[in-house]
Amino acid sequence: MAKDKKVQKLDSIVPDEVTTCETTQQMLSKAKMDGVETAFDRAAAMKPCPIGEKSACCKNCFMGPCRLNAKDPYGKVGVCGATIDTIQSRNFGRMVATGTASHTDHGMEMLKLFRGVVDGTIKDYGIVDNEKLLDIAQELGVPIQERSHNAIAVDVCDELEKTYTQLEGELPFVKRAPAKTQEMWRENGIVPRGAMREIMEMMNRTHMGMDQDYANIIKQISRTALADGWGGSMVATEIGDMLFGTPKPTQGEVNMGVLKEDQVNIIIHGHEPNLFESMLISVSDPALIEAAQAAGASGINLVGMCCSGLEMLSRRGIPHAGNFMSTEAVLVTGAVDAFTVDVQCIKQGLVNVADCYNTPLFTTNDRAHIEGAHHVEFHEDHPRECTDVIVEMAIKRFKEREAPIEIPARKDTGVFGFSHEYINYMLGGTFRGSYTPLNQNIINGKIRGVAGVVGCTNPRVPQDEVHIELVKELIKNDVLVVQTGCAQIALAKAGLSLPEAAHLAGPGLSEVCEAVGMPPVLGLGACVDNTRILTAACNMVKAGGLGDSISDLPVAGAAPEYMSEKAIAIGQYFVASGVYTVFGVTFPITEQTKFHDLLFNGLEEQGMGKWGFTKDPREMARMMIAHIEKKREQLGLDVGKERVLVDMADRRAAEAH
Ligand code: SF4
Ligand code: MSK
Repeated sequence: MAKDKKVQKLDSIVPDEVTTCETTQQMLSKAKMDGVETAFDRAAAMKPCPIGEKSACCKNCFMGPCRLNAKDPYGKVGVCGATIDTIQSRNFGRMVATGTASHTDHGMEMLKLFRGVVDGTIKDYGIVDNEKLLDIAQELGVPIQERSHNAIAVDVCDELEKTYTQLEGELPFVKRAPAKTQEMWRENGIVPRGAMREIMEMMNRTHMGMDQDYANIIKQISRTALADGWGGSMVATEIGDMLFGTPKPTQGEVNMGVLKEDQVNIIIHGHEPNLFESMLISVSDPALIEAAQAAGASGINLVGMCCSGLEMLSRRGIPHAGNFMSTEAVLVTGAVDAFTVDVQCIKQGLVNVADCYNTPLFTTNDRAHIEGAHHVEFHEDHPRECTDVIVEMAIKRFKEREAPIEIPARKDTGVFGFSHEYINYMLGGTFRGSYTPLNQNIINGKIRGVAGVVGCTNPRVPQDEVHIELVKELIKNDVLVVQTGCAQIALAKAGLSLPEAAHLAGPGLSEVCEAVGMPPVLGLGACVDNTRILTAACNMVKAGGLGDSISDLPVAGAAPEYMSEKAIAIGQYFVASGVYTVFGVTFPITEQTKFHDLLFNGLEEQGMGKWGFTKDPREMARMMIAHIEKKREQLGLDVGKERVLVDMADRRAAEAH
C-alpha cells in the first residue's frame, strides 16, 4: 500500500485502454487503488501543445519565442524573418543532434572503458571476444600478424577514437557501407567526420542567424545522424561485443512474473552494460547470497528492464521485467527491493512511485542524477564498490518489506540475441557463414523482404499494441522482422519471439523459419544496437543479387511507438543510409511544408531512403510492404529471372574494395 502522503484520487485512465500488456494493466489498477500516479495518468491529463508537437515554434533567441501557425504554416514568420521551413529544420536538426549526442556519449564511455582495459588501469573487465577484436582490427586496417591481442587492441582503440574526435576525414566505419552508398553520401556532401564535430556544427548551424536554408540544413542533419549510426552507436555496439561477448541466441523469460516474492529482487534499467555486468558478479558473490539468506530470502533475483536489460537478456539470458512504459508499473508490485538506473529513458516520476512502495531507487551515473533518488556512483575501476552496496541495501529492504506484495503471475519466453554475426552463421552454417541463403530466400520470394521494427513505447498510444499488430501483419505477408530496443519485449510478451511462432507467418517465411529453427521475429539487442541492422544490410548487399546499395534492398523500418529524440536520430540515419522508415505516434513536422516534402520525398530523389508516417499499424504494414514490393520489382525479382549470386572471386573483390 502506498504511503498516505502520496495517496490521491485517480480516475482518469482505464488500464486496458492505455496498455495491452496484461501485467501493466494489473499494476495500473493496483496503482489506482493505491492512489499512485504514473506517466499514463500524466499523459491523459497533459494534452500535447499543438504548435510544439509540429515544431512550429522557435525559442532559439530572445527576440522570441516565436509561434507560427501549424495549420497555416506560411501565414507568418518569426521576428527575425525565419520561415516555417527554417524553424522546423532547425528544430529537427536539434532533435537529431541530441539523439546523436546520447548515443555518442554512451559510445565514448564504452571507449573509455575499452581504453582502461587495454592500458591495464581497469581490471574488473577484459576482452572476451578476441575473434571480434581481430575482425574489427582487420576491417580498420590494423596489422594483426605476430602481435599480441593487447597491442592490436591499443591500435583498434586509437582507430575507434577517431569516430568521436576526428576533425577532418571520414569515420572509420563509413567503409563498412556498400561502395554505392558511400558514393551517394560523398555526392551529397554528408560523410561524417567525427561525431563531436558534427554535433557541434549542427548546434552552431541552428543558432539564430546561421544556416537559414532548410535544403542546406538537411545536409548537416543527415551528416550528424550518420555520425550516430555509422559512428557513435556502431562503435558502442562493437566495443560491447568485444568486452562482454557477441550475442548468440539465448532463451529468456520476460514480463513481470519474473519477479520472485521469496527473493531479493534487483532491477537494472538504463543503457550501459558495464553496471549490469558488475551487478551480475555482485549477486553471484557467496557472501552476499548468504546475507540474503540470513535476511530470510531464498536468493537474489537480478532482473533487467528497457535496453540494458535487453543487452543482458541477449548476452546472458537474464530475465527481463518489461519495456519503457512498464518501469513505473513494476514498482507497484511492491516486490522490487532495489531499482537501479544508469543513463537514458529513466522517468523522473519513478522516484515518486518507488517512494510509495518503499523501494530504494539508486542512480549510479554522474551524468544522470535524479532529485530524491539515492546516488551511489559507479566507477569502472572499482565497480563493485557501487554494486555491492546496492545489493546490501536491497537485502535490507527485503528484510524490512512492509507493503503487501502483488506480483502478476504472467511470464513469457522468447529467444533473443541474434547478432548480425549469428544471422550469418545461422543461415550459412559453421564452415562458411553467409548471407547468401537469406538473399536466396528473398530472391525466390519465400521471404519478401526484411523489416526493422524498433524503438520505444509511448503513453500516447496503447502500450505494445501498434508493435504487435504491425509485426503480425508483416510476418503474415512473409516479411522477416528484426528488432531492437523496447519493441522486442512487446513482441516477446505476445509470444512472437519463439520458433513456434512460425505458424503465424506466411507460408514462405514459416517454411524458412521451420527449416532453420528460428522465430519470424529476431531480437538484435538494445536501441544502440540498431547498427547491427545496418551491418546486416551491408552483408545482404555484399552477398549479391539484391542490388548495389542499401537503398536497393527490399527492406523497410518502423518505430511505431517511439518517444525519444534518440529515435529521431536513428530514423534519420536509416533514411540517410537508404531505408524507408515509418514512424507512428506523431511526426514532429507540419505537413504542407517544403521541409516535410523534403523528408518524405526529396531525400529519396537524392539516393537515400525517405520518411513515412501513420499511427495505424495495418496502414503502416501496408506502406512498408508496398515499398518492399516496389524494391523487388526494381530488382526484377518478380519476373522469374534467375539472379546471379556472388561467387568467391566477387566476394574477395568486394572485400578488397
Ligand atoms: Fe524568433 Fe527568429 Fe529568434 Fe527563432 S531565431 S526565436 S524565429 S526571432
Ligand atoms: S530504452 S530509447 S525507450 S527503445 Fe533504449 Fe526503450 Fe526507446 Fe529508451
